[in-house]
Amino acid sequence: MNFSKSAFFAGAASVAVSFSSAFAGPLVNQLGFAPDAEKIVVYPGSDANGLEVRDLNGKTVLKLKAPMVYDWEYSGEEVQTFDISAVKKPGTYRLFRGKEYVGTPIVVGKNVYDDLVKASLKWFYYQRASMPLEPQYAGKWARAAGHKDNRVIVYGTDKATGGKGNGQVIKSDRGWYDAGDYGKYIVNSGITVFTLLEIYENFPKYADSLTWNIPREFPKYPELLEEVRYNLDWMLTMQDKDGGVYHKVSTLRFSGSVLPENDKDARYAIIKNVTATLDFAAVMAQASVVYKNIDKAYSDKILKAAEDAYAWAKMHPQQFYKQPADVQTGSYAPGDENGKDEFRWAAAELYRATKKQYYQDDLKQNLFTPDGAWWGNVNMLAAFRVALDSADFDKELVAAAKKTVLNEANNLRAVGDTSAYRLPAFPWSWNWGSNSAMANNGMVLVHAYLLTKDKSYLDGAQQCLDYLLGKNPQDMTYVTGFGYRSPRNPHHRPSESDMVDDPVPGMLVGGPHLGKQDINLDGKENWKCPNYAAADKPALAYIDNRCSYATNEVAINWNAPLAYLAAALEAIYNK
Ligand code: 9MR
Repeated sequence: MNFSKSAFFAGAASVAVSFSSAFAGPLVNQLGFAPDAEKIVVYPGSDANGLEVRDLNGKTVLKLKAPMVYDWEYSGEEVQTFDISAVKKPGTYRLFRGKEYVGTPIVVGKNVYDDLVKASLKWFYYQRASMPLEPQYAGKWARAAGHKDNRVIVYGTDKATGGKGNGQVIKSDRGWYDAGDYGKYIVNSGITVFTLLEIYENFPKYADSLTWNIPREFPKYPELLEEVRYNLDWMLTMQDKDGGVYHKVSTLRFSGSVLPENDKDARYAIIKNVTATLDFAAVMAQASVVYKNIDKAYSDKILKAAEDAYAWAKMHPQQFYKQPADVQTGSYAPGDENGKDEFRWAAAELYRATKKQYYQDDLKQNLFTPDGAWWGNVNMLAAFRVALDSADFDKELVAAAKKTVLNEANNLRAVGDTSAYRLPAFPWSWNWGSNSAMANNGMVLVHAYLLTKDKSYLDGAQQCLDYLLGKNPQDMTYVTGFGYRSPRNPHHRPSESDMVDDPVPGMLVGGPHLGKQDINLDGKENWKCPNYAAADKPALAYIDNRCSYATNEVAINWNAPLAYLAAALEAIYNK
């Protein structure tokens, strides 16, 4: 079955005359806009009628002529794109095409993303291992503790820890489950923690003002730092005495669709390696700066952990993670047999935290490259750090970092400002976790705005958030519990097995792409999905079904940039 938008709405074209698309309704950010934000409405089809925006008293506040028709290569649609940014007065508006009401009320106002920011951050609490989620915090998603992780078996490669089951056991409790599965992975925790701390670093006043009802273990911390500490504490348990850091804690195979408390298989701390160790070093160094003023002892402790990790990585630069044959959980490794970006990022964070010339010298040997941020390439995170903390670094490094961020942001704007859907996406954005690529692109644009105060970068960031919240061919928000249509069946074991109808709220699903890893292509694997990617258009290749771990799973490294992007727009527009 094809779950693309046109299949959903075939035959429902009772609205304006449309020549090329079965569905002719406006595609727009379903949560609304800040008064000064750019506001784009995408309309599939090619219709001679213009668009009218009316307030709830029926008064027309804006009238636009029908614009040119553009093709969007990623969905194969013809669309018309309307800019209604001139509507700035707070209120609720309705859209009319050829005098006909076409649905999708649009809210303009302050704080339209506030609930989304809180829910996307609260989701990290729902992902906590080793503790029960109590009803006073978790409501109907309350559940028992899963994975105490107080007896995790070391699965190593060196003499001391060779192979699995040699008897060495560690405690590796706390932390967040990575995604729809119950693994805890250092590489992915790295970029996630960075992104969440970046909210705090870039928008401290806004971050300090946020609360979302989680248990308080460290009442003097802001809630964001309380939540992040829960994962930092787990990460610390993953460091071996020699400074090296294990890749992940997981079972050997993925569990079935059960609640955390019912996944009883043995858990392993699997293989120290250079990328995990450097990602650990980078975020511990970053966190040591962020936590310094509120908890000096903790800050000192994690900075030492960061330095020990970096020293280990320098001694083992070629020790990459290789997934053992008997391990089937996430590998977070293929495509990343290159530690340069991790070295760059760790050296940048460690220099800022310690001011030891040694780290800056390393960074100078290994300059920035212009790559978008994701778990397999953290170069951009190093560039963010050096560009924004310019007082700490040598001038030529700062210039190179700024150039890296701004070049990438300019590439994104060039595409975003001219594409039919007003989305800064490249062909390579359409991969597993495509929605996070859009969110991470938004993060680059926000950083470019912070560096230049040029509002067009903020408009580019808005384009990314709009896509995730409804300005897409599926006419849905990709965030559970938000908007008038959102994923109902995410690949998320707790939501699948908790007997609660609504999925846990605030989760960004991975999004469309043509990888087809979860499709039953040869008709043999009947636990896999029907062919939802028949159209061969990446933006349509999505299914809201729990079978789809490739398009409908959730993950911490996808929620974090969503939270960052929504928080950035809130903090900037409402300051
Ligand atoms: O986000 C990861 C994506 O980039 C990879 O292509 C994919 C396959 O290796 O794995 C994704 O990460 C998954 C991880 O391996 C295990 N937990 C769930 C993650 C999200 O699907």
